[in-house]
Amino acid sequence: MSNAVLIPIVIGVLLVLVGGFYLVSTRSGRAIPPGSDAAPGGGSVATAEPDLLPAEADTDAEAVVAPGDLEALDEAEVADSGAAAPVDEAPVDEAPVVEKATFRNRLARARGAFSGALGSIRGRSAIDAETWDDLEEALIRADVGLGPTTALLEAVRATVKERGITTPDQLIEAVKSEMTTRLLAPIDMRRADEAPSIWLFVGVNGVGKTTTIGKVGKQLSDDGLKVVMAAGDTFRAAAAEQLSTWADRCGAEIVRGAEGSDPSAVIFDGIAHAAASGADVVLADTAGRLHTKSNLMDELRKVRRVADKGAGEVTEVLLVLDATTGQNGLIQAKQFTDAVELTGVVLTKLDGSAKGGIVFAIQSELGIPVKLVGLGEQAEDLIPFDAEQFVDALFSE
Ligand SMILES: Nc1nc2c(ncn2[C@@H]2O[C@H](COP(=O)(O)OP(=O)(O)O)[C@@H](O)[C@H]2O)c(=O)[nH]1
Ligand SMILES: [Mg+2]
Repeated sequence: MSNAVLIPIVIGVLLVLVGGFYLVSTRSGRAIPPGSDAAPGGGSVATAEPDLLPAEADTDAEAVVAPGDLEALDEAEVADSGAAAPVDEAPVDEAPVVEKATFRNRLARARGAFSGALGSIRGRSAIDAETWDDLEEALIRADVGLGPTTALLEAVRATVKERGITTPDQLIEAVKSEMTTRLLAPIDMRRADEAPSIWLFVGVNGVGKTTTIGKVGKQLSDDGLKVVMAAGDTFRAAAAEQLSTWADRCGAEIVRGAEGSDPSAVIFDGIAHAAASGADVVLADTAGRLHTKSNLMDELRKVRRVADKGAGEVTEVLLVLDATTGQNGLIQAKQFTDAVELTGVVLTKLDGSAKGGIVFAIQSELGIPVKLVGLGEQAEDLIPFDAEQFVDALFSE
């Protein structure tokens, strides 16, 4: 056979092989959690990570235990796992395979708020009054807050003087290092000496409480811990369904109550079930509530008191905050911590927020550590907060 015939045949065979491989690799990508409809942050395509969420979630039947029915704990009712459906939107089968979430690759919007100012600061030959104005404006635009911005820049001015800094690049380095030292180092989630560790998730509506519990549950389960989820959002039946979908995904158990039932009873039963079944961690969901509604804040106080009475120990009370709400998050944090004494903040949706500076405001104004951040909607898009990486991402080109 001549080359003129052979070459097209070889190319054809190669195309078929490559096409087939592509189909197989996208199908074996990660499953998308409920509520997601697109790759977050623009979703650049990269290699699949085999140990992440499999396309077929592990649908081990969950034990559903009604509150107050503690005797039934051992023979927990087996739920029809097929019935559990994502609440907000239909599941997406063909998920694009997305790069592993890092501060650098998911903070495009937050960085955008800074980049203009940084460009003009770097473009000047020296540090002048305009430089300081640009810096101040960028920090305030990123929702660092007026007080923290002023304090930060004062410290940087002192450093500039002390070290004789003259170039814009040195100045930016000084700002970065001042910001990093003002943020708390990563703080681990606390586990109880005697199981179960109980983690309560609180916050206003739609901030990502249930999704965060799902992500945390998946990561803990993957680490070999036994997780029980308590569906303390009894306000809407859909909320328990949403949590139940996540529980299926992680092979976690879920304890839920009737719609409108007392959330503290559901959480108490979740703790009791966890203790009886030797679980390590209870992840307790709560209904979204406005920090301004005092009756609902009282309900939260009760949840906390009741959870304290059960087995194990409440080691984390995490306020889930939506990073896109910026400074309003600070007001929420103040009110919630008055009611339930927060141990930390989970800052969600940082992937879509230009207001990344809120991390700074929360830590410096309230002294509450940001422990976890949500950088997307998939289970692995929840990562521990890291001050250095965060600041570095804000200032990267
Ligand atoms: N982009 C992005 N979306 C998130 C993140 N966390 C949660 N969400 C989405 O926010 C929406 C509300 O989440 P949900 O957990 O139901 O909020 P809840 O009312 O506080 O329980 C859902 O569509 C989630 O997928 C995040 O870190 N990034
Ligand atoms: Mg919820």
